[in-house]
Amino acid sequence: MGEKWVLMKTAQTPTNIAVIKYWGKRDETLILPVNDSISVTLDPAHLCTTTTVAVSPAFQQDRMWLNGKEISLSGGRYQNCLREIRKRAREVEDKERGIKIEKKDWEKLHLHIASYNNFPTAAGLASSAAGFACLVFALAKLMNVSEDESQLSAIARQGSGSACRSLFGGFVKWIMGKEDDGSDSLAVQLVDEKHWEDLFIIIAVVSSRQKETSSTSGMRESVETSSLLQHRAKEVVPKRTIQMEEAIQNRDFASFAKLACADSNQFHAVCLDTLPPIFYMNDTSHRIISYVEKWNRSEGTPQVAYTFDAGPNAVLIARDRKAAAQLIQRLLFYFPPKSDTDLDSYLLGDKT
Ligand code: 2P0
Repeated sequence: MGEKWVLMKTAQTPTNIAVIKYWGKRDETLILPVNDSISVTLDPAHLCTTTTVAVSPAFQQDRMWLNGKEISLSGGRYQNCLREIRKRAREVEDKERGIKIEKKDWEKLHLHIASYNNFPTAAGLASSAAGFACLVFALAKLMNVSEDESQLSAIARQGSGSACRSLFGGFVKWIMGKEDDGSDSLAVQLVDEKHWEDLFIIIAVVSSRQKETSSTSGMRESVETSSLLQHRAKEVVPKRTIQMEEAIQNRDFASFAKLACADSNQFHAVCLDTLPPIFYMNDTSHRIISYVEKWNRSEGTPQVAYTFDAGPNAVLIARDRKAAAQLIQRLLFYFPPKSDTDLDSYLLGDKT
C-alpha cells in the first residue's frame, strides 16, 4: 500500500418517527429496549443525514466532523459502532487506482468521517437516529461488509436505539429480542415506502429549544421509577404492536391513528409517572392534540394522527393529500407564525 491514496464512500439516511414508542432499556451498554417499537421512515428529501467516510494510510487517527465542526469519537457509542463494523470489514480492491486493503489492514487504518444534517439540528428533531444509521451504513459500504440491513441495524442500535429503525424505508419494526448479547435485537422492514403512499407527514415545530431531559437519561429515570412503564412494556405494547402491524398491512387509517395517538399519549403518561416527572410536551402541544381530536371526531373518522417524541414538536400524519392540505391551512389559522425567526408553527412537510 502506498501512502498517497484516500478511499471514500457516501451514504444518505433519513430519520424515522416512532408510532409505537421505544422508551426504556433493559441493557444500557448494548442498548436493548424493554419493548418492541414501530416507526415510519421519512422521505430522504426532507430530514436526513449525509455521511462521507474516508480511509487513508495518511490518516493518523479516527476523526469526525458533524455539520462542519469536529466532534469527539471517544464516547462508548461511537467506539462500539466502529469496533463492531471493523470486525466485519473485508478485503477491498480498487484495481484502477492500484489500491488493495486486506482484511487485516482495517485494524491499523484510520477513518475520517464527515456528517451533515439537511435540517436544523437545533430544531429539536431527532438527529441521532439518522446519524448513527448513516454512519454504520457508510462504513459498511467502505469496508465491503457483507451483513444485510437487519444485521447492520443491530450495530446502529449500539449508537442510538432509534437508529436501528432508519436502515430501512417504509414502516419498520425494532424487535426487542430475547438474547442477553443483543444479537436478536434488530430492525426488520414491515412494508416498503410504496405500500402506503397516501400518507403525508407534517412536522409542526413548536419549539426549537434544546430539551431539558435527554432521551437517554429520561428513559433511565422512567425504568427506575415508573410502574406504568412496567405495565406498558409487559401488557400494552405487545398487543398494540400486533394491532399496529395489522393496521399498516391493511392501510387501515382509523385503526392506525387510534393506536399511534394512544401510544404517544401513553409514552407521555409514563414520562409524567417518572420521578421527578418529565414534561416533554407544552401548552401548544396540548392545544394541537385537542384540536386534532376535535377535528377527527367531527369528521366521524380520523383525518390526522398525532405523535410526540421527547420534545414538544408535533408529528402529524394525515390520511391523504386532502387532509394534509386542510391540516396545514388549519394549523396556520390557529397557530399563525409570529416571525421568521420564531419557529412557532414552522412546518416541515414530508410525503412518505
Ligand atoms: C422512539 N424516542 O421510539 C422514542 C420515542 C423518543 C421518544 O427513540 O438512548 O435517541 O440513544 O437509545 O434512540 C429517542 O431515544 O435514545 C427515542 P438512545 P434515542 O423514537
